[in-house]
Amino acid sequence: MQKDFEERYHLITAVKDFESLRVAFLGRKGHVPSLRAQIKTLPTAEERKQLGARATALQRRVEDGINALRLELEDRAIAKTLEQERADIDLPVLDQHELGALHPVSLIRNKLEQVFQRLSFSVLDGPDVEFEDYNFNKLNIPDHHPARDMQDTFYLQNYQRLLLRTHTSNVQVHAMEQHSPPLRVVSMGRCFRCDNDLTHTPQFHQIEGFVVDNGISFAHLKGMIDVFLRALYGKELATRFRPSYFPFVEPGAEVDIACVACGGNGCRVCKQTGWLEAGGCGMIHPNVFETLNIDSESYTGFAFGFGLDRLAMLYFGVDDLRVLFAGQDEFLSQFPTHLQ
Ligand code: 2U9
Repeated sequence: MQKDFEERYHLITAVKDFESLRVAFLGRKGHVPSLRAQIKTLPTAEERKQLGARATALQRRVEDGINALRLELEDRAIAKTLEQERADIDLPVLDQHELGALHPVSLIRNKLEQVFQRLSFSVLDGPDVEFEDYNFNKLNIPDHHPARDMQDTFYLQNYQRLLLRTHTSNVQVHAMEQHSPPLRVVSMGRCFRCDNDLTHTPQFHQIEGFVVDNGISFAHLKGMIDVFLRALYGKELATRFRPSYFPFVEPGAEVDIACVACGGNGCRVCKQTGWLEAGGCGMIHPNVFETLNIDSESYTGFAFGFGLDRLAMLYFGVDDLRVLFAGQDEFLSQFPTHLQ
């Protein structure tokens, strides 16, 4: 009987065949009920017990077998439907030109975002339209400071306290007001100054960052500047720090890099000096800490600012700032979609 079931079981290829098999074994006139009907005809209790056990085992085998095969056939039916209805959602591979290109400043911005995130900095954003307080006052730039002169700053008409930010320092100020040390923050974005000549455009891009913690020194600043500039220009890059004044840091320094065109020997690009100005930095001024309610007895910090357009020009060897803003396809289409 069991052998009969096994043979018929392996012949099943469709769910509809189950019913005839189930009726043949489990139906009112099926094998299992007929086995059970014979039990009462047997003379001894032992024989009746054995036949009952065989009937139960056969019933369980048939029920388990039918259920297992039903599930398998349903899975096969689903797999067949999936194969038939398969939709290839992959886009065709685009060649380099079709992939488009990113703007050189965006390429540098994305690369530096990755570098600073790996240095456990938070990358924060902030408004282009900013209150005078956050662009100047809270940065130790008093009212009479020349940076406030109308020829440098775009003030919003009829809103004398609102302006287009002249640096991304406003993001750092908001961050210091909203969070407590230790802090590691960089911000990147558009800035605006009322300049327009061969080396200045009314809109430009900047990266600024700061670290505030216990025991931060100028040595930490120099080390971090080297790390991020060498991530862009190679680990052999030489840097130079020249004392300079900024209202929001003390001491302050301009940061030069060895000329990317001649390696420092002197050429037309670096005007025979071997060095190129890249940005600025310094130890955050105590007045800024005081304004932002950070205890300058417990904490020290450094800050830095670099022009992203400048860094992009040095990286890609672009010698005219204006082409970065001209939007010409023949210039922009030369660039990749990301930097290694
Ligand atoms: C806070 C405190 C200190 C940011 C700094 C510079 C030096 C700097 C210029 C480089 C080229 C602007 O893009 S640029 O024209 N910036 O030289 N920036 S230190 O110092 C800060 C910022 C925020 C609260």
